[in-house]
Amino acid sequence: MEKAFIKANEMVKDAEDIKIYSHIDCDGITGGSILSILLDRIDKEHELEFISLDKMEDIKIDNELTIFSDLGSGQHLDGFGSSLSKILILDHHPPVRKFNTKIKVSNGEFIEINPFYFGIDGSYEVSGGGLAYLLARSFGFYDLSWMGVLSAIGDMQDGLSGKLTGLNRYILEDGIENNLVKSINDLSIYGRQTRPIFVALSYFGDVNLPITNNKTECILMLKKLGIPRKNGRRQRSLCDLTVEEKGKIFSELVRMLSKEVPPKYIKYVPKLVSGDSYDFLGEKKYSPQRDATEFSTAINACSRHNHPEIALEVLKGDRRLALESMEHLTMDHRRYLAQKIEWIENEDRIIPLPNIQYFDGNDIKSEVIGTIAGMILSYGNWRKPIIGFTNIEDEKGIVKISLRCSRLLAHDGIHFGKIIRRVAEKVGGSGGGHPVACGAYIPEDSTNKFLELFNETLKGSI
Ligand SMILES: [Mn+2]
Repeated sequence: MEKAFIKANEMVKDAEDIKIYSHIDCDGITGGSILSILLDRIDKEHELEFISLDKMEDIKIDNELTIFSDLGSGQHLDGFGSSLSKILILDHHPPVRKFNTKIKVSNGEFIEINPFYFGIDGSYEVSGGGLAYLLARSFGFYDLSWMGVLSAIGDMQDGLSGKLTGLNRYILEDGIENNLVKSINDLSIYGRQTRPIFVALSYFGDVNLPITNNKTECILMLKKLGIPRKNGRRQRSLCDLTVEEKGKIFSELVRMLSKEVPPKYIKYVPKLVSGDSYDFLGEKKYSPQRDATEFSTAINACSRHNHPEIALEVLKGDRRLALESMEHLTMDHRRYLAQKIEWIENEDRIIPLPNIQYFDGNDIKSEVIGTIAGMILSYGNWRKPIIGFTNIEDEKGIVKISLRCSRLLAHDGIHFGKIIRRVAEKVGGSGGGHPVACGAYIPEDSTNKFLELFNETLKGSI
């Protein structure tokens, strides 16, 4: 892999006119930003475009060098005509080509760097942005390592183990050595920098606890544990708590969870409650950019509302106008989610089947149906996965499906990404993803069949 990066480094050095296509999600946007900073620094003309996978077919290759970032490996790319452009693919998704095979129609130089070619698992050990960083690293730009960490977190590569492993760890170490990242074993509760602790606790949703969606219970819990909620007039966030205070919350959560979950799950309980978190030391305390997970949410808010360029500017260093726009988008995003969740709740739209539960998302934007499924899980039954579906704008007849579930089910060995792929294919669609967060596209008229089949498939395993 190191050799491949040396070749890629030369390819980039030799080119004067470069086009980057990067995936329009947190990982892809961060990876694209890393590449753009790299090319700025070595004085290369370049253009950067963020695209979704379904737009890959429409790409025209007419630059001297085309770089694909966080995409390209999963596509055959045979429709490009006989292009003379050199092609560099930096992707961590399972590759469709064998190692060292060129795409069929390219006449120019071709390099594809994919961790799977080197025995590295692209789902957990390195992200698309991580690969972009490794290229920047070959030019000596270690200061971009924090962005490699952000990409991995945005891609949920720490998903099951609760920490970064493999090549991600190596990238993290660059960040730590250069004083850009601090790795902290912490409570795994979202909103470490920006949410008051009692609010953050109320979003605990892997298992429904008395504190879930109940801020009053959270305040009482903190009182009982003797943990002050405020520091003077300021609400304290998780990042303000002492190690002892966090320890008390940890024990209390473990106690509550152990009462709630069936015995076979008890051994996984500590993993639900703690994990590694990453602080970006160059960012202001109490800002969403300070915490890797919160930063990735803000980037997702930009991409889901079709403004990846705002996240790009922030990632490239703009902490004024672009940051302000990002904050606005994050607020709009949050408001939109809250509205839709209230609607699902008030209308009792979650329908239970024996092994799954589902809701018809109706007019929910397809870009956020997964986010909403994840949030609404805490209003349903955590023992079953929740499936949401909605129509896709400008693609008639196709429905987007998203599934989310408690991490406990994945710890128990169920991989919903694999299951959803199989079931989607049976009804003439396609799908895939992570064990606890995945999705599919299927023909609209097969939605009921899909739900039935899915429910059938899980018989005996939930
Ligand atoms: Mn990715």
